[in-house]
Amino acid sequence: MKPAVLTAALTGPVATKADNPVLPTTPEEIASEAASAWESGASVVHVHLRDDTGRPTADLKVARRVVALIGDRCPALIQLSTGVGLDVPFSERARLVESRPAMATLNVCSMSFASGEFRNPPEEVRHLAARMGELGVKPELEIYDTGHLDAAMQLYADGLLQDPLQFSLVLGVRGGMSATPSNLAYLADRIPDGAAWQVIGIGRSNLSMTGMGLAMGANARTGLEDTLFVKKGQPAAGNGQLVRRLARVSEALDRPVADVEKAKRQLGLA
Ligand code: KMH
Ligand code: ZN
Repeated sequence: MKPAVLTAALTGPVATKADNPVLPTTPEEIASEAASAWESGASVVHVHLRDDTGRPTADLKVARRVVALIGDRCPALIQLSTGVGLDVPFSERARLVESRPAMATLNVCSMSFASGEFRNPPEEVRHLAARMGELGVKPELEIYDTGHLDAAMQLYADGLLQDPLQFSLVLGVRGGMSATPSNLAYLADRIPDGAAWQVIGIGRSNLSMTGMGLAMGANARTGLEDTLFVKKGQPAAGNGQLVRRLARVSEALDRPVADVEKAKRQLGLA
């Protein structure tokens, strides 16, 4: 069976240490959680940055520091979030790719996002896609709803994205698709041939959605950005614990966990 690329979304933009004290926010804490996630089976780390006060930031200096610290601690592939946080303007978010991570997210559509608004204006998305192509930063296309896949395919048709495409199907954000098997099956059927894809399940759907994705042959993501709990009432002890659980599910489904070299090949980064 095809090896599974596991990604750890280490911290996200929303939660605070008050929600779960193990949530990493400083560059050193983020690097330490990246190392723990890699040791547990993650070949990719999805990284949001926080400033000194713990708020989401798109500061390039912080990005370069975090990327360097993670590189010192482990060989995991780094995927920077250009989603950053709901209050950060798109133009600031887009600048993060100038630090040339191996990968970065590309959010292709605007949407309601829980109680906030996630602004991804079409023209700015096109510019960012083009710039990522110039810099050789692989876009991970974030699909929160069915029309987002069509918007991504339009970018591809317009020559702004290169093969192999890489999709994340995100289920369970209020404002996007709810986390149901039929929503996952519907979108999975529409993933173009040859594309890499992973499943992200938010909150209580984290384990079930990622488990279904692995059973369908997809890659999968977990981590404190996606869920702060291992089960109802039991806070996660760290990203490593969540990744170890996902690795066990993957291996039980006869999907060996991809190491960094295998992940690079599968994601077209070699
Ligand atoms: N920042 C959130 C609104 C990404 O990482 O690119 C969405 C997000 C996506 O986290
Ligand atoms: Zn994110």
